[in-house]
Amino acid sequence: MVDNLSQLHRNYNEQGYFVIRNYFSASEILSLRKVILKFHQLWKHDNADFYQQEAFNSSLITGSKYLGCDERVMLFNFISSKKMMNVVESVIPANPAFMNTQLFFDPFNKQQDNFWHRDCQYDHDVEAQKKVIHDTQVLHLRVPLFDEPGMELIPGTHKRWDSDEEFDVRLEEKRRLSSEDLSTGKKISLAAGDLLVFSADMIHRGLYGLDRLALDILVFESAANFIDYVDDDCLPDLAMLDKINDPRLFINTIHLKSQGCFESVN
Ligand SMILES: O=C(O)CCC(=O)C(=O)O
Repeated sequence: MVDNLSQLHRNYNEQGYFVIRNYFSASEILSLRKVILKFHQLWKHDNADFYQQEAFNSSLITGSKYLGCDERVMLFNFISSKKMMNVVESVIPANPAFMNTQLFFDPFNKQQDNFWHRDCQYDHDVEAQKKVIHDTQVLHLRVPLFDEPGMELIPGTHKRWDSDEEFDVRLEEKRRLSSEDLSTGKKISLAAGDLLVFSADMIHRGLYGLDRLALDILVFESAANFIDYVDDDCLPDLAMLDKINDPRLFINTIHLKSQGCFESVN
């Protein structure tokens, strides 16, 4: 496993992603599906207009709005399981911290197109994006709950800037659209049980179809300044921490949060 993990780390460094096929057992996926489907039904009901008009994902799955204590503990234990931690620590060895979860599904409106992006483009202007892709690390761990068309990624763009074509399409310059095909894209189809790990800041887009439902877990390196992205309600409370076999991922986030409070008080 250690050799495999260092190979995965090499793949991540070079390409910005890796896939582990059949990583989760059918029973692991079955228990996850049960809890996630409950969240999804309640979320859709509560957000009916948004869902029908434009949504393609929800977030805050580990929060207290739709799931009970035991269901949240089950999710926390899955997110910080040995299988997950081995993979997370192969890419971020020092103090990885939990950020959030997102659930990706097909848009209700079948005409809605997918779109190329880097996650950092929603927070930073172009000059800052050029810097951010070299400086910080946010990982997406995608767990497809059913077989799905997967993701299209542009290998290497976690470390390099866009070509002219990639730039124009991603940012819809020169009358290009962010849903246009790019010759550098690599499609990665996924089956239930697979795990896809990719850099949030590489150029990527989701591939819609097959009524997909994929749980994405977001993790960041503690040294990077992402603590403001974490919603307190999505973290385990003290009683839950006691029921999590290896709570380090959450404890790192909780420590960063308390440092933030301390700094703002002083
Ligand atoms: O699956 C999708 O629709 C998009 C996924 C994505 O952009 C992401 O995980 O950051």
